[in-house]
Amino acid sequence: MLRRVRSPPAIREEDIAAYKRDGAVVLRGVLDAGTLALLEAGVEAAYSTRDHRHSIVRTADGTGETIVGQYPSQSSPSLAALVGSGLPGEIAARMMGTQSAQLVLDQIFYKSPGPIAPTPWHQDTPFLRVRGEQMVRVWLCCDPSPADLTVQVVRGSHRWNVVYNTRTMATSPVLSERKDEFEAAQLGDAFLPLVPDIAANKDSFDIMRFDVEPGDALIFQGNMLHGADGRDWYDHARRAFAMLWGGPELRHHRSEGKTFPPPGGEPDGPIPDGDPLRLHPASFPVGWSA
Ligand SMILES: O=C(O)CCC(=O)C(=O)O
Repeated sequence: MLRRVRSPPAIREEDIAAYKRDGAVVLRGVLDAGTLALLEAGVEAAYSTRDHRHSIVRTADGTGETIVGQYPSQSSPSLAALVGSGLPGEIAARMMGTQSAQLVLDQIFYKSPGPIAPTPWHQDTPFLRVRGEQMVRVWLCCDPSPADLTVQVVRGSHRWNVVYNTRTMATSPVLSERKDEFEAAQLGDAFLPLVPDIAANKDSFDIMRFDVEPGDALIFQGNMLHGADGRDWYDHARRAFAMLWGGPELRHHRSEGKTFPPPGGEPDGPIPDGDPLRLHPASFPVGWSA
């Protein structure tokens, strides 16, 4: 099979140092035109062929529309090609300092023009089947994304050594059409501490904000607290595709409640708690290895 020859992503040592220190960094212009075309085509395809794994989120007053879709790379050939190109996996591995990266989760966050609903502050970890340090979010946007609408992160929260609850102390600024279903189901581990109300106490947190352009990659460590502001009106869509990549030593964790299943399922039977991801490439597909 002919494989496209790809140049390694242009990542500077200072980018890696910033990622380690702050937990987040923007890599400017790391996507070439071909990858950007895959991104946009894939996000649009995932938006128009929504399946049972998507949910619609609106502002508290019922306006605005965010489509959150899970595992869109499983239905969109363009996103599958982007994930399979090795580029996002290599970026993640370079950040983690590992020899490989495995896919844990991919999602679209499609905010239509008009009123823009915020993304409530949360941590991804309690929704996941993994625990540890070796996990990286690679967040790519199809549209210029000003800092208030881009994912914002609490600087250094990757080093707090705390896994929060899926629930928060804040009153939710959004409404999900599947709210009743989500509230009825126990998500993650109920005993974990609630996420602090960051939106109401912004001065108490060191919040990092980034203007991000198509072609850039916003990278943040998987344990970071993050969210995004809304706006009364925005003339453009804010379309993003985010992957979560794990390193070989990330550990499997089964919560008492519902979590995102491994992208490849569990074809060899239930994965034991604490197993490193490297033992389960069928469940967590390898997206890049050195
Ligand atoms: O794009 C957004 O607003 C939310 C993204 C997010 O929560 C994530 O990438 O984990």
